[in-house]
Amino acid sequence: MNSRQYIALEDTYGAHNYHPLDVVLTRGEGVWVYDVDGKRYLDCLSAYSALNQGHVHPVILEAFQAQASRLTLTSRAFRNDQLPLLYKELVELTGYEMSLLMNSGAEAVETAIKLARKWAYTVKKTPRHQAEIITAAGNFHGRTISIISTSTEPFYRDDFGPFTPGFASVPYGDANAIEAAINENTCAILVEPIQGEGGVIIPPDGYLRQIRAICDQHHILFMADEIQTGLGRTGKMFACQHEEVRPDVTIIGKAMSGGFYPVSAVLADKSLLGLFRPGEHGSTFGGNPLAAAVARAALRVLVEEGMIENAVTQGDYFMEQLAEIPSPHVREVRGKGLLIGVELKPEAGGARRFCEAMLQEGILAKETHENVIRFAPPLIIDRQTIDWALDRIRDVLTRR
Ligand code: IF1
Repeated sequence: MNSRQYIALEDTYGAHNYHPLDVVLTRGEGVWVYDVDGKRYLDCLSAYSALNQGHVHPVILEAFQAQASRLTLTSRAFRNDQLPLLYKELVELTGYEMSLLMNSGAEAVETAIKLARKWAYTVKKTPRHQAEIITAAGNFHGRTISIISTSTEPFYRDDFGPFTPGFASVPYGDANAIEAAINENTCAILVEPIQGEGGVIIPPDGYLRQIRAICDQHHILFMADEIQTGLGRTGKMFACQHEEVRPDVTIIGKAMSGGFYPVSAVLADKSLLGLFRPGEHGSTFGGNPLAAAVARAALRVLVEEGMIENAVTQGDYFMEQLAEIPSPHVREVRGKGLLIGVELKPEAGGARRFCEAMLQEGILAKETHENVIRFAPPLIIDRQTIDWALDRIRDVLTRR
């Protein structure tokens, strides 16, 4: 079958909850992917940062295959010999005393919400079912009903109410607005250190530090959604580390498995994660041995192969070169590490047409929020490949 036939099948029999670029991929290796017609592309999306380690990383593949042939799932009715090792390695890697394993990012966010409420009722003594969590406008934390209840994006929520109560919304990047929104039932603040889907929105310097101070002062939990920004993407293990801030709860997912498998986690100290009692929370697949083995390998290569440092070096270079492109369409280039957004002027006609043009040139990138092209290649990308991409990006941004 060729691309056209695959696309026709998908559009006929699959729900239309996506509008993908019309490229049908069949193979990936490192920063490169190949379509069914044999054409090669540079992946500048990395599955929204799930592929920080690149496609089919050989070390993760080996761990995956070895574990898949041994034991894949026990359920948490029984213990397995991989999860304890992952727990221990997460402590060493992240500095949090405990973790709770889930599968998708949305599930980990839901878990954090439950944890904050549990803490409110058992520790802070908030009247039962009155707890409130402050979230930011423009956020993206996932697609469940409770999570979209925090969304300010009409498209994500308008046809899907009624919504879950217990959330307040404040503008992103404004710490004073958070302080003003706090009331006696506020138990937590949930934010992304950089808003990815929001259009690679970087808050003002000091924002995360201010949140930390506000949370300490008002006895409120700081919960960071690092599902997209964490695990090296922005040039630090966690984006909050750019401001030397340690949230009470950090939520990770995506690159935790290097793209092999859905694995997510909530990281926190024992004073918080120790609050869950047997039966209060769980998941059939969460913490299964295959997920744990894959995550162990994915986290190991991220650190041992210097991917986080590479995100700094290559990210700085990529961003600086993008900013120098003399394009009439570009309004701003911004980012941290290898999470880069190129915001186009409103009159440029939207980012989608540029992404389609780049596709023709062999570069996969995805628009976000109409006018932003996001560049987020795997963290293993080298300078030569960035130069290759820049030649093509320059062409697309200046000739059209
Ligand atoms: C899709 C967006 C990115 C996330 C943050 C939680 C989650 C995500 C900060 C939920 C997930 C994904 C979802 C994916 C596309 C992608 C996305 F465009 F939709 F917003 F990355 F920017 N927190 N983001 O970015 O994690 O449950 O999906 O594992 O197609 O919806 P999940």
